[in-house]
Formats: sequence, structure tokens, C-alpha cells
Amino acid sequence: MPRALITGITGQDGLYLSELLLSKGYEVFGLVRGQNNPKLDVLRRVAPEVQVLTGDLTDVSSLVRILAVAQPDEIYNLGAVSFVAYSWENAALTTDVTGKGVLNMLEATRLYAGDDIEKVRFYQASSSEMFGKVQDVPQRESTLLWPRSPYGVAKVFGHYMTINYRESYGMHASSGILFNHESPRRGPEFVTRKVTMAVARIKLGLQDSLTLGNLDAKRDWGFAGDYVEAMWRMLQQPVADDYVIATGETHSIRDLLDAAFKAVGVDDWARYVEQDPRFMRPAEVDLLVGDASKAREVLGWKPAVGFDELIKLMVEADLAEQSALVH
Ligand code: NAP
Ligand code: F7E
Repeated sequence: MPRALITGITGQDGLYLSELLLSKGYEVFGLVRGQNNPKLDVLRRVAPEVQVLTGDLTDVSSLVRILAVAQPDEIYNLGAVSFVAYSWENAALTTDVTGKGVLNMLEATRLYAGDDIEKVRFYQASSSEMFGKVQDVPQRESTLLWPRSPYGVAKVFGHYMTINYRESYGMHASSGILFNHESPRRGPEFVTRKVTMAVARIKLGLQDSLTLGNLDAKRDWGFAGDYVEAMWRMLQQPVADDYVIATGETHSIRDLLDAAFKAVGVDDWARYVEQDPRFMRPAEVDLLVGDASKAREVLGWKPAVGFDELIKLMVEADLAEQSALVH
């Protein structure tokens, strides 16, 4: 039975990846942060077989201890401060967790592997946010990185450190440069879920309006369930490498509003939507669209769920969740 350790297991991707690995017969260990973490209940419901170990990416000794217990064949480093807007307000924390946390995990992994570096494979959750002020359209593995937020800068550090451990120590360490991916498990602070929850609540008469920031930014949005499959495929390759994972389609926040309101039969959403500078960012990433042809050719990966289907399924899930809360 292969053994996997996932950091960030209580997050959106951690939950989908746990389900995937359990379905493939893995023994799954998850690093959970904090005392009495409220998200642990969801993990226990979704994937009760996961063995929980407590630790923190900023505490190297906790990572060393966890690796000694879990004895993993594969490590998926998904833990991060992941909300871009928050990263300006808490730049040092973001740097410690999202940036230095990667180095902590790589170093703990190197110590765990000892003389047998080939006994373990490492996945780093890199991000399209690293492309920032984009230098190519679409963005691919060779595109120059130009991050625009403290989060993006921290991810660039983690990305290059992962490559450095591969080149310095021969570690099987791969970096997935994942574009935005969403689901009904997405945190409510991210724009897709903020919109689909609000649309469901407006439809049910629980809310009158929705306040957003920049409606012109464009993102390449895919389904998280498809993207965790790509993570697993990367670690099954004989040689570690970096891969862009994306749909190749881009949509604005306005397109997102079109799709979400259409799912509840509303064509004219303008009367429900307000804008507030509070939700604008000090520096914006205007356009993201990825070229995932390397992943398609080498990993045989392609997304199954398209944009309209994704937003519809999120609205439907929020309608069910919100009506259950009021009944
Ligand atoms: P998420 O839902 O925000 O989950 C983040 C996870 O990190 C949570 O489990 C959180 O645990 C954990 N975490 C935060 N601080 C930690 C710390 N100090 N030590 C250990 N764990 C900590 O993020 P996601 O959407 O699943 O994304 C997974 C990873 O992919 C992240 O690294 C993210 O930056 C990256 N990524 C995401 C996307 C996307 O579109 N979703 C795209 C590219 C890259 P708590 O329970 O303690 O909060
Ligand atoms: O913003 C605009 C906002 O917060 C998307 C993370 O998973 O993907 C995610 O980062 C866009 C931005 O995601 C609101 O200005 C407008 O242009 O949903 P988001 P993100 O910043 O793209 C990357 C790949 C990651 O790696 C990250 O971890 O939407 N926007 N109005 C808004 N965004 C939010 N959150 N709230 C608004 O009211």
C-alpha cells in the first residue's frame, strides 16, 4: 500500500486529493494545523480514513516528526496562506508559510530520505499567480515570472526552491503551476464562490445584492477535482518536472456573473451587483490563460469540466446548502 502525506489537507485541494488517493488504495496522512481546527470536521466527514498528524509549515521540527511517523512515498505540499488579497495585509506571515514553509518541507524531506533520496517523491503547489504581469499569452512553463502580490512572490520562492532541491540533491520534486481551480468546496473569500453563494442567496430571498471589486480581470478557471488528478500524475513520472495545469480558456468576472445568474434564470444581473474599492487590489493580475500542452502530451491530462458547467454546479450546490440552512 503506497503511503502519502498531504499538507493543506483541510483545504479545497487537500479534500479532493485525499479522496483520489484513498480511491487508489493509498494510506493517507494529513498535516493539520492548530489546536481544535474547525475544518477538521469536514475532513473527517469527507475522508474518515485519513490519519491526522498535527504540525505547522513554519515549525520544521513538527515536519521532521510527522515524516518519521508517516513514512511517506509521496509528499504533496499544498499548505499555504492562499488568499491573494490577504497577502498584502499579512505579507510577512504569507512569506513565512507560503514561501519559507516550502523550504522547511523540502529540508525535512531531505533529512527523512537520508542517503536514499529516491525513496520519496515531492509535489509543490505552485501557482499561475507567479506570472502576474504576464510576459506571454498564453502562459507556459518557460514564461518569465513577474509576481504582483506578496503571495505571488512567496510562491516564486517556493517554486525555485523546489527546482533547486531537484537539481542539487536529485530529489524527485515536481512543481505544478496550477491556474485557478474551483468547486463547491472553494473558500467563500474567493470570487467564484463569493458569487455563487450570493446568487443562491439572492434567488432564495436571503440577500439583496453583491459587492465586488474589479470586474474586468480575467482568469483561466477549471474544476479542482480535475486538477488533483494532474498532481498525482506528476508524481508517477519516472523523472520529476514542472507542468502548467490549465483549461486554456479565459473569462472575466463579468462572464462569471453572466454564467452564475443564468443558472438561476436571471439575465440582467447589473441591478444586483455593486462595486467597492475595498475589494480592489494594490496591484492586479489582469489576464491569466494557460497553455497546458506539456501536461497533455507527457501526463495525458486534460480537464473534463468546462467553465459553464463548473459555475452551474457551484450555484446548484450553494442553492442546496443555503436552503438546508434555512429549513
Ligand atoms: P486552501 O483551501 O486555502 O487551503 C490551504 C491549506 O493550507 C489549508 O488546509 C490550511 O489549513 C493550510 N495551511 C495554512 N497555513 C498553514 C500552516 N502554517 N501550516 C500548515 N498548513 C497551513 O487552498 P487550496 O485552494 O486548496 O490550494 C491548495 C494549494 O494550491 C495552496 O498552496 C495554494 O496556494 C495553491 N494553489 C491554489 C490554486 C487554486 O486556484 N485553488 C491555484 C494555484 C495554486 P487550515 O485548516 O489551518 O486553514
Ligand atoms: O480573485 C477579482 C480579483 O481571489 C480572482 C487563489 O487560489 O488563484 C486564486 O487567486 C479575481 C481577481 O483568486 C472580487 O481582483 C473582483 O482579479 O478568486 P480570487 P486569485 O486572486 O486569482 C490563484 C491561481 C492562486 O494561486 C490563489 O491561491 O477576482 N475580484 N472582485 C475579486 N476577488 C475576490 N476574492 N473578491 C472580490 O470581491
